[in-house]
Amino acid sequence: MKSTTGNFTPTAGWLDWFEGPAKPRFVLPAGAVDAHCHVFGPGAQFPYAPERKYTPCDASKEQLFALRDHLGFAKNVIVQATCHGADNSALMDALHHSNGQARGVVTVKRGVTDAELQTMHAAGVRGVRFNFVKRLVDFTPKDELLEIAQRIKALGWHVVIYFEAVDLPELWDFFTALPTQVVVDHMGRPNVAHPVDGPEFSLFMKFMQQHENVWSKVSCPERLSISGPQALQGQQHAYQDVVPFARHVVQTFPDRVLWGTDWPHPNLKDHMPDDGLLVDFIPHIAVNSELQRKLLVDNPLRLYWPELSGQAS
Ligand code: 0GY
Repeated sequence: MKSTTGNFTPTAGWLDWFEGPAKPRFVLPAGAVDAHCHVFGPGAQFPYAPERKYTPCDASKEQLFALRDHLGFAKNVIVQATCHGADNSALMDALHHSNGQARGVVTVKRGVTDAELQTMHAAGVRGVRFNFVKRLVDFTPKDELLEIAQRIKALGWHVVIYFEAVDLPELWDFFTALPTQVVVDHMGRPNVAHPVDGPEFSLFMKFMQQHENVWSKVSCPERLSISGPQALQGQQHAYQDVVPFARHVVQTFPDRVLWGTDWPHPNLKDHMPDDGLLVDFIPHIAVNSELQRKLLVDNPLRLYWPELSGQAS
């Protein structure tokens, strides 16, 4: 059951996540990883950040793990969301209770100690997230972020970046100076009303082409789509307008792509996706079993469970 207890006012303008998702028709390959999802609260136990830009609905680790099992995933990568700021307690608690089946991406500030980073590493953290989406965060100086990147590089972690496509030109020099692997959330949020071979998305493709340390999550069709969840005339599936973008990235960079549900889908105001149907979107963007295995198993294991990479899981 959902809970709305905690230190916050009721959700304003954000839909609750979808209960009772369908069983996907697409059968995920064995060992598949949901490489982008969140835990929120519960707020009574893990209060939301005072500086947050939205207040989510509680979405607990138990609910996340139940969804994992229902959809057929083996593992989760839990990503710190801005509503918890740099307090990673809910994420750390989820990692501790995951029986080794979850790894994490945290948000930290310059003041984080080496001992804290070591504790996070032992719990399964393998990355930090830098967020540049202006509606979600206040500005953090680039020198602070670069300093953090240098420190986490020593742990073998990577940097996850979240930004809007229009901001890529301005952020290019900073991104290309990062000394680690760099994972882009949601293909850098292209405007899917623009052509896939237009200047905006071509710049993103060039970013990946020129920098072999850059990976992309081909996630969040529900967030990027303008056509929406209805199957368009003559088409069999939802989010049709996102397909050419995600498919292009998967086919061009098959060894540097990841996929995640983004459960519980913060900040969606028009519709809340059925996570089962989101899984059914995958074969439209990774069109054969080899691409699917790379996207869902090989690539996330290489990044988050390198000790298992190459083994049957
Ligand atoms: C996502 C997307 C969003 C939110 C966050 O950290 C966050 O608050 O990432 C968004 O609003 O686009 O990946 O969860």
